[in-house]
Amino acid sequence: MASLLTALICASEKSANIARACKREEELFQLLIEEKKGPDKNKKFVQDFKTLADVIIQEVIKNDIAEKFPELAPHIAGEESNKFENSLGETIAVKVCKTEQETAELLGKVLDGNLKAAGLLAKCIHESVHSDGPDLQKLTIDIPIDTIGIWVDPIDSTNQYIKGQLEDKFKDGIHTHGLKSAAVLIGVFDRNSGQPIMGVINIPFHEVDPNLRWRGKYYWGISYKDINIHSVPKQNPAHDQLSIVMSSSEKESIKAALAPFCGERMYYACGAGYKGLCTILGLVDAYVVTEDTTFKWDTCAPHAILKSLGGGFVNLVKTLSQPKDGDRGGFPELQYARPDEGAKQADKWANTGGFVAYRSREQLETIINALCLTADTYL
Ligand code: 2IP
Ligand code: CA
Ligand code: CA
Repeated sequence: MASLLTALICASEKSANIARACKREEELFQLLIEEKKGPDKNKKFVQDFKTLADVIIQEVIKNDIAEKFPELAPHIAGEESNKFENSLGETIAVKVCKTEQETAELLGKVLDGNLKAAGLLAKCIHESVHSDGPDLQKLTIDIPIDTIGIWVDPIDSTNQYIKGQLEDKFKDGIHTHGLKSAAVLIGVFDRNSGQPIMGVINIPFHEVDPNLRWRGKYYWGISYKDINIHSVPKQNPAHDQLSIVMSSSEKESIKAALAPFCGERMYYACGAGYKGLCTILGLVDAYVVTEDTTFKWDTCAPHAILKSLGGGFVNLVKTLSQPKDGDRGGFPELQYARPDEGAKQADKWANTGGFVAYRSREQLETIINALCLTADTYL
């Protein structure tokens, strides 16, 4: 399975290159945004932007993985549709063509004849990317390729990607907003069990190098049968007090229920993938969501990595609906192969019922017990 992980890492690195290239050319970037309409629109934002970068990146990830694993092609899905409308009202299916020239021509149509921009993007798309990461050849896990599916979020935290800058102010290593919360998320799941098994999170805007150019960073994890391996750096011993990260838009009743346990260690940040990463890195103990605003492509990659560290993502409403007395038994982990029961057609792949991403079972129980007291406000 080293070859699949290498393919995911390389695809995420190329995606990060494209994300950085689009952001570098401010003028060009303005050309690339188009308002999301109709059923594609995330209900959370009044204005949600589908960027051409988003669509291109998803197609690049699909193309590059399918080139190495053709049988996976029908099982790679993501947030974006590849249809893009230019200012002439023409709908164009964005795809990676055989040659750089052909891709540039196709993108030129989407970009209303802006051949310079199209050429720049095509160059990034056709560049070959190598991973100089850990010695992946030592990975000898055998995961049958015909049992897996892949969820892709080409750019998570799009709003911050579009508007965000480098945020100098942050508390305890957590950035509330800004470019650092943008992430490329690629998660692999088992099509039979629905469980996440492999994930890559790539942060394209991790730091600025001495030449004032953005440099990224990626993390990966595999949790398959009894094998759990990851690239997450060793963490400091746990803090005494529980810490939680949430969206600032989380309900006041939830914030109030958890505040007594966290005190100063309650954090707010943008980006579902970024908040998952804060939990993976041990910057917080947990990430809590009570709304139906995240999707399978937001959580599959962070879930796989957190699982490889001994944690997980449990469905909040299902957990709270279990009998309160005695042993709660197994907590219902999020699954990725089927739409959640109760999800509306338009939000078919939403994580309906919210979730808690946790590092340890003990901390998860503390959070669930605290939320039980306010459960009537959202059950
Ligand atoms: C969004 C993005 C948002 C998040 C929302 C996701 O995905 O991660 O930041 O909201 O749930 O669906 P919040 O930041 O309040 O947690 P995208 O940017 O891909 O639309
Ligand atoms: Ca997302
Ligand atoms: Ca996205």
